[in-house]
Order: sequence, then structure tokens, then C-alpha cells
Amino acid sequence: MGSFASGFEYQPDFITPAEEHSLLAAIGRLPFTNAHYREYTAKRRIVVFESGAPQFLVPLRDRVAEWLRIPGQDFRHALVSEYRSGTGVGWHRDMPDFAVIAGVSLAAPARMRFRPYPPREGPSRERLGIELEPRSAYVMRNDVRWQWQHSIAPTGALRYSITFRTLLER
Ligand SMILES: O=C(O)CCC(=O)C(=O)O
Repeated sequence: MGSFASGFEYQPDFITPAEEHSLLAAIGRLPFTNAHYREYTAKRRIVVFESGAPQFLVPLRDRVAEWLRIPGQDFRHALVSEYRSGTGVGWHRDMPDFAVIAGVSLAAPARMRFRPYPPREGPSRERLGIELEPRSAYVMRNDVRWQWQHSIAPTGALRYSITFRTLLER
């Protein structure tokens, strides 16, 4: 994808197939509910952990934190999303309460797309995208988190993502 905006980093093979397998088994037992995001209801189903990662996600949370050189406990919010085939997420920036946003992808791949926000005229209006491979991780912070929107194109098969977010210091 190149460096279109500072603050996006991508790590393929962040976890092993065995780790993915055991995360998927634990995720399969979670009580998913339909996500409602602003004006539309996504077909995405989610489980939100408002007060930090549940026990089964703590090792993953800490590994992401180590990669990003921040304390694991700084990830105060965790989210597991389920994308059944054909499910995506429309253009948005994450809620302003959050600062660093890290995601780990499981099962099917998905295309994550980016566009400047607010929209700009000229070539920078061009959308950019990256294929999020299973077992990969990404982080959004700084420019890409605040000056760009992102979306997830409808997936071709069942995908899960695990998102960890730090709170914005005010
Ligand atoms: O599924 C992902 O990796 C991204 C999800 C997303 O954009 C969000 O939860 O705000």
C-alpha cells in the first residue's frame, strides 16, 4: 500500500495458525449481537468488552502492546467482530474517545480501504486499500486515525476481527 498516511502499520503472520484456531474456538462461544452503527445497521455482529480484554484475549492484547511499545493495560477497550460472508463496514473514523486502534484478523481475508477525511479534491481523493490477511495485525494512530476514514469491503467468507483501543487522554 505504501506510506499514504503516517500511523498505519501492518504485520502479516502476527499469530500462528494454532493460535488462530484456539482464538476462533473461544470466539465461537461468545454472545454476539447485531452492531448498530450510527445511521445504518451493519450485518456485522459484535461483542464489546468495555472494561478491558477478557482473560482469553489478554495474551494477544499484550503481544499487540509489546509490538507497539505501549503498556498492555492501556488497551482499555476490546471488540470482537464477526463478518459473515457479504458483510462489511461503511466509511467511518472510530469514535473520538479512542486514540490507538489495533486490529487482528482471523479466518477469511478482507479488504480495508482508506480515504482522506474531510474529503479532498484532486488525486488524494483516490481510495487506498490493503488486504488484511488472516492472522495479520494492523495499527491505526496519528494521521491515519484522525485524518482518514476507513471501511471494510464485504467479505467473501466468514471473518473475525479483534480490535483493541486505548482511550484518548484529554
Ligand atoms: O474489522 C476490522 O478490522 C475493522 C473494524 C472497524 O473498522 C471498526 O470496528 O471500527
